[in-house]
Amino acid sequence: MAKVNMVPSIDPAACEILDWANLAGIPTSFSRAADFKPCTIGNGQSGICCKNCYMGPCRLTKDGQVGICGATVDTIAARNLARAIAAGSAAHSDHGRDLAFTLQAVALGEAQGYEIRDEAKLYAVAAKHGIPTKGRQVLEIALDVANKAIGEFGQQRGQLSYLSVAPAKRQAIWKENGVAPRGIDREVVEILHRTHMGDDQDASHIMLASMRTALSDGWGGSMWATDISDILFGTPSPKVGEVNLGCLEEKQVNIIVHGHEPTLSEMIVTAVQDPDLIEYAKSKGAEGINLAGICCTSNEVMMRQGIPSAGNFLNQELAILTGAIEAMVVDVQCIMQSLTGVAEHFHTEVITTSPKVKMTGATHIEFDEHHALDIAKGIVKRACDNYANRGETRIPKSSAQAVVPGFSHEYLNYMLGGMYRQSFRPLNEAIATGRLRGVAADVGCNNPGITQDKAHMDVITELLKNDVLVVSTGCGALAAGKYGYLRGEAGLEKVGPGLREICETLGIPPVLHLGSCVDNSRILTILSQMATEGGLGDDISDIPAVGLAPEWMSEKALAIAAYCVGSGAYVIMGVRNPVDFSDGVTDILSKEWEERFGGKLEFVAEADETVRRTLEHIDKKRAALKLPAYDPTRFGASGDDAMKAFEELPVEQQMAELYG
Ligand code: SF4
Ligand code: MSK
Repeated sequence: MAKVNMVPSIDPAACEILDWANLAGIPTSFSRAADFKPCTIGNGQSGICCKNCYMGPCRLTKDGQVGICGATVDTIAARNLARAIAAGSAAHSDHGRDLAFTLQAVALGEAQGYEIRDEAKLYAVAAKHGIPTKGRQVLEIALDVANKAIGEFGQQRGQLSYLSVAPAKRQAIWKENGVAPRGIDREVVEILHRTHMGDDQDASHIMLASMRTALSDGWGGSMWATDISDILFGTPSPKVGEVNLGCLEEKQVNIIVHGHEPTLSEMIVTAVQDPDLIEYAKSKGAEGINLAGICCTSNEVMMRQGIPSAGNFLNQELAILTGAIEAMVVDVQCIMQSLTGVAEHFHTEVITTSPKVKMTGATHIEFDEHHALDIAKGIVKRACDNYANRGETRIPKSSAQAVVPGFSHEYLNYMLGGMYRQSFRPLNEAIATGRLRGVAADVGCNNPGITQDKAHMDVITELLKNDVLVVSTGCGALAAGKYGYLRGEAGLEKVGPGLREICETLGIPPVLHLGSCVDNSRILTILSQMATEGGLGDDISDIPAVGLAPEWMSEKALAIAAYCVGSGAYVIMGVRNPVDFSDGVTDILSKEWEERFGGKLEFVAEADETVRRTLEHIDKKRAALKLPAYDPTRFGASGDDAMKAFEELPVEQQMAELYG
């Protein structure tokens, strides 16, 4: 096993655990990434590969070369990327479908332990889809909403209902370019058809179809997932939480929920609070039960219930390596197959729960929403039984960072306008006056090919200094939490003067946690409202805003990037360009898509260049809106710092400043 050469992480807690793993000879994704030379074919460094039929695989290593069937570099690159976008869209959307089925079961009184926790959200979602609410029972409305959602997956014609939430100009652009999605499943299936051997061969045409598929994710599957999660489990509002491996407890039964869907994890949240189960844990020698999350399941339960997070994607193996985990309960997506191998060195039981995901070496306890609470209690009891098997532990306790997650679109409306005048106007005005230079979304994964969290932090730190408000989801948000950026007052001395004033006035952290990967749909809703609020143009593409995924690794990240571009945003992804070998497709994603949609997708590996392009784009959009050029010297005279300086003046000078 190779030693990790590159600095594996900027997180000292991760490095400490990895040093121990190296000494103990336990391989991890970090050590494998150091061992592996990633296959360079297909990511642009030494060629591109097609294996869409069994005449091949065809590896093309020079421009002008074609596959056995005659497929060009551009065709192959477009087909590969389109398939990745379809897989990402399928993953998000299938998550949304499962939530729709849970809502349907709740409405029919068949889902044990679940309820409608946010009736106001149910009414709002029903209104968006033209479902009548007046004089009807809550569960009747819920059933109609669930059936509407389920229907949109299999819909064959027309267009998805959520598209009508977008600004009118955006809807016209989708229509003009023929990318308004018809039905979620239909768009995914059509990409698989079009990219089969002997079908669509025009790179631009393939990428346009993949845009329609991505939009069916953002404005379909993901938006349904977010809204139904809010209806069932509550719309997030700021909570106090904790992030990083230090949230694990030495003397308690530690259970980790990992993956994406909140359905089972919410029931485990209920189960761990059951007094009988707490007593049961005590009877096994523990002081109690500690539940924590990893990845996006963690975002889901942290922003609604304040459940601590043991960290982001690359922390999953590290959590088991602490030796302190009794059960790691996984559902779908971003679950490394290596978990069971790492767990073999410890007492940790890895438990798969989704009918879609089984892992060799894991215990499978299948989740069924009709008996969810019983299943959750059974899992918690198993974890308690396993406590006695725990050996030596190494929890990096000091790594736990306090965080304030849960800034949903609804909460932002309330925060900016109050209960009776909910609005985004103060945000738009802050941008229009130049107090805020613009907005950036830092989203997406970790990737062991680069130092964990470094690109997220380099980009976020520089943007905050430049008065760019950062919103964040997924593993990017958990990274921000580890380094203090999700805490109210944290790090405000490091942010620009205008942004600091805003953070102090509103009492918000400099980075706003918006949720999990599917909750990037919240960003679409926010941008739509900013565009229609006035003062920043009339379409999403007018807003001085940029989307960033500096450490991405998953196909879902590509789907998110594509639907954000189709919605009018400039998106920069880090790591490497998966279509680098094809100048044609690289140009389609940037130049052609910018002409069609006003947004573009670029791949930039260096954080400083990402920041430079982000600021350049924000300033270009400001200029197009005829807003004052960004000037950091104009703001910063108010706020807590100014007040403290004033209070330190002699009383006579205070009086003179106040009354002349
Ligand atoms: Fe080769 Fe064409 Fe088959 Fe792809 S579809 S593997 S390029 S023959
Ligand atoms: S979990 S998709 S590693 S953000 Fe949503 Fe994190 Fe990326 Fe998975």
